[in-house]
Amino acid sequence: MTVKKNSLVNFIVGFFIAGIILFIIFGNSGKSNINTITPASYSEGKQIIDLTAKGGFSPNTITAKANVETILNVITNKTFDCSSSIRIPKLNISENLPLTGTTQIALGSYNSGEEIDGTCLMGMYNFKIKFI
Ligand SMILES: [Cu+2]
Repeated sequence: MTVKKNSLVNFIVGFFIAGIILFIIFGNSGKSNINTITPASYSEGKQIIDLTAKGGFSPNTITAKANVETILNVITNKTFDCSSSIRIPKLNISENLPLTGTTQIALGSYNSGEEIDGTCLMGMYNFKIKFI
């Protein structure tokens, strides 16, 4: 009886370990284009951040340089969902984007550690820019 109990415990422990390993390997694979951290590009002393708006904002976490004038390019391409609207509360920005096109938003310059949060107008999709 004791032997049977031990093998059942071993089976359950093994099952959970296998599950955890599978989760580590495959758990985040479907979200790869949502949670990527992408540095901004730089041109003429300004940094330019490309943000794709379609089915949400991608990449949704962006690392940018502090103390540099920053331009946000919001790119829509047949964006018929709610991410065709953008809201950046910190800058009092709230606007509808064209269904297809690039909308430039001048964000200004920020100190290291500051963050800018944005959402769609209804607040269901979000993105974050971290200045370092
Ligand atoms: Cu929305």
